[in-house]
Amino acid sequence: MRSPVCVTLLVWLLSDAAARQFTEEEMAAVRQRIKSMFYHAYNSYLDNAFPYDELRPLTCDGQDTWGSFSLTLIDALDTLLVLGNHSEFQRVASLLQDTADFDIDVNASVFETNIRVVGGLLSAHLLAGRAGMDLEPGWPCSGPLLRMAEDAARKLLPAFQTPTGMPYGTVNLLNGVSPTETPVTCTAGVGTFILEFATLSRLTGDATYENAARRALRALWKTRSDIGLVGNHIDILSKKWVAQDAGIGAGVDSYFEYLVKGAIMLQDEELLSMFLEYDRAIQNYTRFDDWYLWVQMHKGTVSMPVFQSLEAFWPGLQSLLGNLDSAVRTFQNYYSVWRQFGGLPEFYSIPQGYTVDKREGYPLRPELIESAMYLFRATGDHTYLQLGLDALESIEKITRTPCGYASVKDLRDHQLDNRMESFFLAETIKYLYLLFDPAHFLHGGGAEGDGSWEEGGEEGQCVLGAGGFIFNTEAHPLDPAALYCCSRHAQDRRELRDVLLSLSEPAEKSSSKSKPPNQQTESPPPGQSDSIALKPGEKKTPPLLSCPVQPFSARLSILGQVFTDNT
Ligand code: DMJ
Repeated sequence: MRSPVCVTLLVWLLSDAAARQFTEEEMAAVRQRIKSMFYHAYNSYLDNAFPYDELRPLTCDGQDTWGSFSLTLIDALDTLLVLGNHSEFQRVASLLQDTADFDIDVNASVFETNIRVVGGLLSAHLLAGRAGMDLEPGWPCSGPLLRMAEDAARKLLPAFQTPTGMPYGTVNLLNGVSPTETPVTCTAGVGTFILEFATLSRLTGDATYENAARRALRALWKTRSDIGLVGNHIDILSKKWVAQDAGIGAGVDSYFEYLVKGAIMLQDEELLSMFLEYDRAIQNYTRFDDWYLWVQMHKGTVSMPVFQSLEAFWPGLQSLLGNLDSAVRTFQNYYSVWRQFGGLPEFYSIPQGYTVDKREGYPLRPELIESAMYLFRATGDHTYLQLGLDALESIEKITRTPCGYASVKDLRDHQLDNRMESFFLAETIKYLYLLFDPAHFLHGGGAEGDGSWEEGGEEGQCVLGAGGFIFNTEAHPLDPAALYCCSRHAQDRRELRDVLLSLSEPAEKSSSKSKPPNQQTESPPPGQSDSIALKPGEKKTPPLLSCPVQPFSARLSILGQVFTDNT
């Protein structure tokens, strides 16, 4: 067992290491190295694995894993733009429009398809203007990549057609949910849809997606225990908790992430208050010395004194909420584990200070680097750059193969696994690059991003990117301004339609426009009406969009605060 004195000394030494300052030239040189890493992996995928989902970096071939989507290409698309490669972004976006097909007889994970495929396509759609793609009239409220994202999401909807509204974990993209499908879904698999689904709804005007995500969130909320915690797996039909471990890691993580980011992106107090109530219970029952343990969801007793690498997103999330002190201390704990092994093992026993049996791997996950990016943005402390450089060096040294980068099977002896998950290019490399590029437009508020591509502003049109960007859990950036502008677009069209109807209809008819009770559907989100998305081949000229220049206090989240009112 590691002594507390050693831990304290190590943490102190690590804080002291923050003294090293990186110059702009050094950061630029690191950015170049990150680009080379990206192209080594990306070209290896294209040369050896495409059109399969993933590259197998030891055997230099490909395999389908989460579907049959050419997943790595979809997941990596927006990273191309982040690295400034507009021509390849355009080529791949066009290629995917010609080749992607979601009408396939494949059993796909509802969660993974949403965060990687729907999220990746939405993000590419929203960034298409910056990438210099030809935009159809009506963009960003319509466009081919948006239609593809909607096609993929539509295939997931049957999973949500349950008595509780909580989705099944798997759906067949062609045939819907199998009659033999298990009703047991992990918590994150129920609560990780609001970012993508609300984006789809607000861009297209079709409320179905956001309503489905909200219904699932509200149902899940009602199942929390008397002490305010949720477990790990739930039976979505009976609402019984099947796995009762409560924590912030595997199976749960992105549920909490989406409550916070959904609150920021949609300016939604309901989501924020849900998170804040959970957070009180999490701090009360699971936090010990700035580590977060697993506890029994009804009793609060410790069930697993373990840190999981997936939990390393938490300091970044805390920084979005302004809880910087706590975020920094937790990050230091996690960074000490990275230094011990040159990567984060999937599970780390806190009392033993060592890896857990059969969970010694590091599958190239992004979470610690993601938190470093948020914390560097919030504090300017170069300790986080040092972590970034350490991560880069370890990944290069331990995981690089002639044909890409390989997951680490065991961090104790650096044995490798024949797998490079698509999140390596979607998230790990992207967050690493953004960490070393503090002026990047995706950080929001920078002068550079604001100048390069926008739709006016002088006369009150849309100013895209004005509110900063929210990353989905697969690091796909979403633009809250686009959601707002398209919602306004839909609202303008509805108002215009109402005016025209009131002019053309006899008085008594126009006063009863509401649907008869048996046709009432769940009310659409604010600013939504009938679909305004273009059907393939249809062309429309949009009205001028009217959005304030900086409508979102989301930009304040960059400074570590979330505001739910207009202060
Ligand atoms: C990614 O697919 C997402 O970040 C998800 O939320 C968790 N797992 C991987 C990365 O570790």
